[in-house]
Amino acid sequence: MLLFYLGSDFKTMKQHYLTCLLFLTFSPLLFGQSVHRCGDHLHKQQRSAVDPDYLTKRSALDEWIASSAQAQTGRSTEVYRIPVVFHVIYNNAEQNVSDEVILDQLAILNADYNRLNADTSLTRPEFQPVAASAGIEFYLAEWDPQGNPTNGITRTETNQATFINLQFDLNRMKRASTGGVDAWDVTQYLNIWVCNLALPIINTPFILGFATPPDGAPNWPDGSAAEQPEYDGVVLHYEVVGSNPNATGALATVNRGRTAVHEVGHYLGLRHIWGDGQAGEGCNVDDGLSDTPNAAEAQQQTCDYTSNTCDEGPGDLPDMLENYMDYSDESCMNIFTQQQVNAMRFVIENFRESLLTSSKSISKDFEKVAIFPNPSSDFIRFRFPQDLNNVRCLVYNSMGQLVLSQTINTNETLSVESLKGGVYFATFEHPRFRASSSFAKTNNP
Ligand SMILES: [Ca+2]
Ligand SMILES: [Ca+2]
Ligand SMILES: [Zn+2]
Repeated sequence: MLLFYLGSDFKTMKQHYLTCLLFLTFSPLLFGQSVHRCGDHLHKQQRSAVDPDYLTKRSALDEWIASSAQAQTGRSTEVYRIPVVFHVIYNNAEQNVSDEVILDQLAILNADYNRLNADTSLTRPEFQPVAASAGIEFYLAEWDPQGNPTNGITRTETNQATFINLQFDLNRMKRASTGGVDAWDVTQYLNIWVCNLALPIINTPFILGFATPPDGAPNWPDGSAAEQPEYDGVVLHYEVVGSNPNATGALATVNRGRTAVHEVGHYLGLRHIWGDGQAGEGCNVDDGLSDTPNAAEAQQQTCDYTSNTCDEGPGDLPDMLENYMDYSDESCMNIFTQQQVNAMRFVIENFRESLLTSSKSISKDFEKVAIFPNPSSDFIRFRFPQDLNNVRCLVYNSMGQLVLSQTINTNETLSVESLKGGVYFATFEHPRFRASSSFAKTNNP
């Protein structure tokens, strides 16, 4: 992150980006030692300059969580399941990462977000009490937005050798019109674009990933969320997807698939634990959470357990380089804290809840549909879990014979006048929904 401390006068993305490019171009050795971990700043400064409420917002998160703590209790133990689509965009075979790599990445996300990672024992004793499982699971989408079955991975060949360019546009991979892939409905899926984020010509990774926090999260400066709703999601450089034990050079410290863990943390509202201070701010800014010790700056791909950059008084703790929201060597990253977990769950409940509804509505399991009135002599209505059109309704009698077949929409009625008195079984089929129910037909008085 050294690149972002070169000056305090970067007011616009263009200046910032250009300075970085120039700096990198003339400092290849330094760049090689400190690859740009996360494009969080780039994205933020792409659209907003200085937010006067920046400091206030950073400390707002604690209050925000505390004030809602009681409201959360009813849902506090539910495992949140988030459907994910990976959009692999490639210009050559190497960039076209395999299904196995994607599945490996998914497994890493699920391990780290549920504290099932193999390296929890590396968390230092002073941090063990605050280490927590987020209770969040990620799964590959089973249905695409058109209702067709999918494996949750799209593959698109592009003529773009890299998506880092001099046009200062970090959303090119998110649009089909610029060589990328349009998002799947961002309210229904976590979109993760996988593409080349290397600098042109010298072909060194410029950013490893970046993500958009939810629109309206009070702990982020204005302008941090996606510029357009359809740009919401996570972008990963293809070489850091999944575990890459043989990675060398600048990628050797980011070889455990934890760039995705970090970026999804931003997507779920988390800030960097050192507080994203600009030059000179150091220990004066933090991430708004009290169980992540404040640090003056990011760890630079290291595991320096002696690092303690901020003295927080009695009970002062060392820098928590184990945290996924730092820039440590991934081999020493292994925890989210309880407050980070609370924050992410609160963000899901308040800003990304539609993802959870999505996980229900696209379930392949049969669900129950309420039929009313029941019994009925003339017509019936249905209560689906959400508004649906073109649901195929098949009605069978007690002998298993199909007696009615009709396509219905939410709130439409189905006439059962033609049926004899008795008990009937109905199935409902829709690309994103399957259900069954039974009802009784009474004869007209
Ligand atoms: Ca903190
Ligand atoms: Ca300290
Ligand atoms: Zn970051």
